[in-house]
Amino acid sequence: MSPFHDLTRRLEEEARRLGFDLVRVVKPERLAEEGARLCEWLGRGHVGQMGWLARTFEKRADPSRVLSGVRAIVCLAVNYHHEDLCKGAYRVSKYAQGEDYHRVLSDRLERLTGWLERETPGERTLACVDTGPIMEKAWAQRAGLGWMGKHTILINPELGSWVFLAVLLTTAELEADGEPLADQCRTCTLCIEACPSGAIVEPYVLDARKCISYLTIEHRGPVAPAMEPLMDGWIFGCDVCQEVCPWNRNAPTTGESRFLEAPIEWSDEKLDSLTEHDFTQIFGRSAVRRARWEGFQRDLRIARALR
Ligand code: B12
Ligand code: SF4
Ligand code: SF4
Repeated sequence: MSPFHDLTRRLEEEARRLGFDLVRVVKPERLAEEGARLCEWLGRGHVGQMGWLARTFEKRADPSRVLSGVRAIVCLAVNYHHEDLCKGAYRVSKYAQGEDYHRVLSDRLERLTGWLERETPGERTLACVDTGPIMEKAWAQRAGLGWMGKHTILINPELGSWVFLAVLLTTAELEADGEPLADQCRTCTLCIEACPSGAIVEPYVLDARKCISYLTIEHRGPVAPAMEPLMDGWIFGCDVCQEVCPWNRNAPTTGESRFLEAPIEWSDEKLDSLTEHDFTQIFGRSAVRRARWEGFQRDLRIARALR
């Protein structure tokens, strides 16, 4: 048993107490294979307008460029699965129907970071959720929180894929207790067949430019006319590949009530009468503000035309 076993066990207990459903520690190193795949993905243009992914490539491939002296990576996941709060023809992905997960997870991460800093004076700890230059799925996969499905989302055998990921990078020494899990997609191709816009161009490879999630959240400017009819009513994000995945059939419901606190009644009437002022007021604490008013309006218009 390593001398860091006790600290690691207590850290993981604290993480669970704070509401993280999954937690495991891995040793940091350069992500040789995953970095090479990211490089190829960028080279094929699948990244679309997300230039920030390419600009931070070196950091994404090497966590020591994000936190010098990093000695452990704590991989975390939180279940957000819940019944659809969207009632009408406009569709919003589950992850964005309640309060913004960045806020919910950041609150928990801040407390976990504080705990670790108190336990390891002099060491440095950095928390990331989504926006940091870290390949969260690659680390979570290495830690055994799940495997990467063919739709390119991490699947946990008990929770399914409705989980948010986060990491702590720390210079403190911890015991690595994560082990990768076997890929359990096997011969299934349901997500690839169900994707309305053909965005999963090969198993495990997503062309973001064709992905409705990208088009509704990240893409700025008009959507290519050929893509518009394929957007299937989605106005923010898309859940189709997760909805059809057999590993999500028995997904348990989240224990976090903030994911169920809708900022607006998700009905067609409410969305049809939204003004720019309402958008700013209503989505201040919601992930939806990422689309900006221009993007949201564009997505409503496309979905309305398909109704
Ligand atoms: C950019 C980004 C997007 C982009 C690109 C998505 C993507 N698949 O990469 C867009 C805007 C499309 C997007 C959409 C969504 N996203 Co997003 N996104 C990110 C972000 C910021 C970076 C991901 C990244 O590095 N992508 C670049 C590509 C190259 O990376 P990759 O998928 O890991 O690539 C691997 C595979 O291609 C694989 N591979 C390639 N070939 C082969 C071959 C074999 C045989 C194998 C095994 C593997 C393999 O190797 C690559 C390297 O490991 C992360 C947060 C983070 N910091 O990590 C969140 C993140 C991945 N997103 C998340 C979510 C929830 C979503 C959505 C579900 C939201 C929604 N409902 O609309 C969708 C899902 C769409 C989909 N099918 O993936 C979660 C996923 C949680 C989970 N359980 O995995 C994350 C982790 C955010 C978080 N903190 O929780 N997202
Ligand atoms: S999120 Fe939607 S568009 Fe993107 S890969 Fe999944 S099903 Fe296809
Ligand atoms: S639908 Fe099938 S292939 Fe796609 S991620 Fe789920 S198990 Fe894997």
